[in-house]
Amino acid sequence: MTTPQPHTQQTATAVFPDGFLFGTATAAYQIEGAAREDGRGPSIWDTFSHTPGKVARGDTGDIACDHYHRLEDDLDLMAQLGMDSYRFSIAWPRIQATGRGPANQAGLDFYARLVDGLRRRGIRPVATLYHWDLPQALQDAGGWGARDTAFAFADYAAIVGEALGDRVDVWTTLNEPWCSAFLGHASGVHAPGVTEPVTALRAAHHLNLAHGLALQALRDRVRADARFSVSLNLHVVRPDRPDDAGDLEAARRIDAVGNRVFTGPMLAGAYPGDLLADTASITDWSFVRDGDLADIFQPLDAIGINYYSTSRVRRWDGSGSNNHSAGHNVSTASPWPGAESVQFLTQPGPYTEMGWNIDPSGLYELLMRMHRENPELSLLVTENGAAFADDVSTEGETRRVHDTARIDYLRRHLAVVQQAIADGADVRGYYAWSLLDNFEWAYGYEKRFGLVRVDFDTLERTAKDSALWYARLAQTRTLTD
Ligand code: IFM
Repeated sequence: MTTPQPHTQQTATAVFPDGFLFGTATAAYQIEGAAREDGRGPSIWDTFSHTPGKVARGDTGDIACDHYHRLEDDLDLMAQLGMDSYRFSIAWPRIQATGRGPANQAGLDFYARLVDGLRRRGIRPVATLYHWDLPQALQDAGGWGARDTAFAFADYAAIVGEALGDRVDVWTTLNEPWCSAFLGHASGVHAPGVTEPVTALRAAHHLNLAHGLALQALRDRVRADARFSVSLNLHVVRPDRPDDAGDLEAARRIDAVGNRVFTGPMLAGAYPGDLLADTASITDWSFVRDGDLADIFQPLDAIGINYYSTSRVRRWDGSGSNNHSAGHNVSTASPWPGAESVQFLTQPGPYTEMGWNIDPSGLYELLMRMHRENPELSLLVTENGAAFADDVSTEGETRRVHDTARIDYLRRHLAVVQQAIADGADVRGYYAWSLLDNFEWAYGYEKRFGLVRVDFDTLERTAKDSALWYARLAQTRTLTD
């Protein structure tokens, strides 16, 4: 595997192309709260977060940022920041409490208010259908391990497409299916907390199938000029010793089960042969039925890339720790079926508060790789950002958060986006993760990714310096040193 690097010097100023979208991103369970209101049913994350020991300090998304009740204020905030676009997710259990059956009108009305409120403010909506909140009733029937869940997802997509299809610009089917499949079903650090490698691989296939069936369901129901995408947290995995066959093989295995398990069927219509071979002792993949790959391999307009950090691997000789969690919480079970012989090494810093290394060259590498492999598709950076321990200061009557480290992170990553565009990649937008500090899954409210601070006692919002910096960038479209 080669590691392309941005090859030209950064200039002191870089102007983004006309039409490039500056946005922010969030996800329903992380911000909405109102977990038991207006007909919303429980999701696997309600169950998981209410299970003692699963989430730091026992935090849950019951209230989160209370976005459900503060919608208009949050929309005004985005407008004040001059955002071009907003990426949000729709909570399946708000639309169908049990994941099946007729739509819950109150749930649809909430997202209609959100989308209409965005459009009124000139902010383009990007809707993600699934950001990890599977209705618990579907989990009770087998969850993503069960084939039926993919068909239920297509029915849900049809309902949402009918209701909002006339006013959403970009549809994203799934957010980070790797996390759903492998953190949810192999390492078990995410809901539903299963630790069965075979179930994780089945789940990956059913998520792929859900993606393809949902695209088919949406396409007939939405505006002709709507665009379709999927957001993948593609892993940038580098061999520790680039000339060592064992390390190259380790990187290949992680690329297979971390990336190509999704890009293979979604973008090329097949599971990679090496992935099938790597996992042959776990499953024969007989859950892939005739016709599934054609159903999955549907036309897309854009690939959504979620990027935070890189990984470095070696062939593991069995001694010491293999540190397989690679930054995704501590678990004794590996999230990498078929890659048990791989050791993850500690990366050189600097690090964010998540312990993730900061390396913008990984984003450049991903953008250029996706462009090279799929030259006909445009690219969106659908997530990028950093958690830092923010200090709040009071200056006169005003509260301030001088989050210079976050500004530096954003600036450096946006610089490589600019570089990738200059080098030919068709990158159309960048969505900072996240608009608000929010429920960071198994870490609860401890890790703050927001451009806007949320005081989780009062739920008051304070734009951090990074929000003001990003607002200026969206206005001037010019990145300065
Ligand atoms: O908060 C998450 C988000 O839900 C999915 N992508 C990574 C973010 C930071 O961990």
